Amino acid sequence: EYGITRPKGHKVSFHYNSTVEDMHFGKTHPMKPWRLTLTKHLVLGYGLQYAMDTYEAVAAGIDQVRTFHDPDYVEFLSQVSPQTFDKLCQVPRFRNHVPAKHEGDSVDLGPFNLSTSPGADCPVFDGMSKYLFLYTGATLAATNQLTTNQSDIAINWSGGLHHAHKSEASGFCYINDIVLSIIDMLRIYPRVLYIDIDVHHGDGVEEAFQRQPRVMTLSYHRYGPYDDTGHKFFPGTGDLSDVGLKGTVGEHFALNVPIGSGIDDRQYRYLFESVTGKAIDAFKPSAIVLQCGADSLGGDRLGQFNINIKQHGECVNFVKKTGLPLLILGGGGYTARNVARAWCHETALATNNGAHLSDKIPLDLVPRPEAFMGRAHGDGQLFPKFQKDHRNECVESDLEMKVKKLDEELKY
Ligand code: V1S
Ligand code: CA
Ligand code: ZN
Repeated sequence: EYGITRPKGHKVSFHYNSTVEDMHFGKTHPMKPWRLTLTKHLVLGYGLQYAMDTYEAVAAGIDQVRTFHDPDYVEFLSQVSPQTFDKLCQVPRFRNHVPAKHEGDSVDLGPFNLSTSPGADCPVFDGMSKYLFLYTGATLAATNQLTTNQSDIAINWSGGLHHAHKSEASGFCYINDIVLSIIDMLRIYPRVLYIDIDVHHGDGVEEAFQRQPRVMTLSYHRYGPYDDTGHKFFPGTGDLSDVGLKGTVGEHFALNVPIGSGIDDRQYRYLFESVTGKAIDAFKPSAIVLQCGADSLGGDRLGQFNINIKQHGECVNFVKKTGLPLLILGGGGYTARNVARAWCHETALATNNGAHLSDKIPLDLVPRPEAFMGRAHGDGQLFPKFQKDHRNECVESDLEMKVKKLDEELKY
């Protein structure tokens, strides 16, 4: 009825474990795994499971996570819960990892930037250990599908947690599943291109490969002063001049596209297609990892862009057209109903030869139709038009200057 077919010679796998949906970061915390429940409802409602292979993810192993992360950090993550946190904090080798207190810190931070205080970016919550190793397991299974030539495109919407560092959680991210995936890919592929359309800078991935010429990282993100108090938009890195670690062979293999608030579809498309196209031509990747954080959509609770769902999806289409092995991951996204819309649409783009789904959500086949109904929730449409709720600070000449600068950088 919705035109779902399995395209010949084009295999897509979808990796997921519903256990991640039960997690609660805390009452006021913006990260809501419920968005993954809504995504699943739409994917199944549109019948996309018939157009791809679906796999139930299993937890990653401790040794797999250690290929990037510090062994003490991995051990802490594998044992931590609200019940064990205080006791683990007393262990001397974990105590060494407590970050220094900064002026203005609103919450008490424990080892590895983790905290049980309400309002922390990286809280310790019930079931956390299970959650972390499951989203990572899903990304690693998806990666394995690609590296063993069993899929052309593999998807894990519960992954894409780009801020996690070697021995520190950051910005709602604990295990950097992206870095682990790219490390696996490098065993097979000569060069991997990482593209990040989350509204935040993909700092953890960039940092991990800053000395590595076989990985090019390319992040599009909001950058600049955040509010009247002059606070920078999180994480505050990713300037245009940041191109990888100077003086190492990794220099010139990181690209950053800092963007002002309120960018619209046309401007974003210009930036994305110009820079990504030039990066692909120059770097000639053998595989691509695309982090599809949906907080770059208009109407996001944390984001500041005015991008619509179709343009977000156009980024996936553009990358898909290269025909290279492609890992598609989630990331941020804080207005749950729109995250679900975007990721369902992008699942369809990956599976369905780029055909668009009907704008009318099959509400009779969706368990929580009210999440998508009513004026405030997008009137049952898959592609509601978002209000332009952020003043557009982006000026054409400035966007052109950025494209030109990045083009010059790619000539090295
Ligand atoms: N923006 C933002 C924001 N909001 C919060 C937050 C709000 C309520 C809570 F109960 C807990 C946290 N934290 C932030 C940001 C982190 C954004 C992470 C984005 C992650 C991703 O989408 O890229 C990938 C999944 N943190 C900050 O701005 C840091 C602080 C500077 C302010 C907030 N406090 C809690 C810590 C310090
Ligand atoms: Ca980004
Ligand atoms: Zn984000």
